[in-house]
Amino acid sequence: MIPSSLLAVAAALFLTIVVAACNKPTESSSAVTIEFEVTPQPVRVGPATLTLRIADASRQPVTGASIALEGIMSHAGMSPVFAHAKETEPGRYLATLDFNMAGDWTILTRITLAGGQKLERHLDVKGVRAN
Ligand SMILES: [Cu+2]
Repeated sequence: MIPSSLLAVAAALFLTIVVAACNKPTESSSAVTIEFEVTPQPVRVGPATLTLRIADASRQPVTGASIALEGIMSHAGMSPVFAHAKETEPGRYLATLDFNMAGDWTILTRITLAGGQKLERHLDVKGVRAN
């Protein structure tokens, strides 16, 4: 039997770790805003263009970022689709992602800024239509 006081300490430690882990990626990058757009609309099964606009706290374009995209669906047995975004003008990044099934998608967006900071966003693309 584990003393309940020990459990409480363990729980407190765990909570501290979780909070620290959650705060870490955002502290240096919380000022970064990401605008996200999918075209054409409505989104249908097949390749679509994703446009991301990244700006800093003073609304200046964030250039030189590396952006990896992973499109997933929530159900089992579905392979993710991947893309890498290219910067087409300062702070504007384009990628082509192949939505190969109708339904709700989430785009895991992993951004590495020129300074090395990493941030991650989950972008929802709901209701991709069947062709
Ligand atoms: Cu699917």
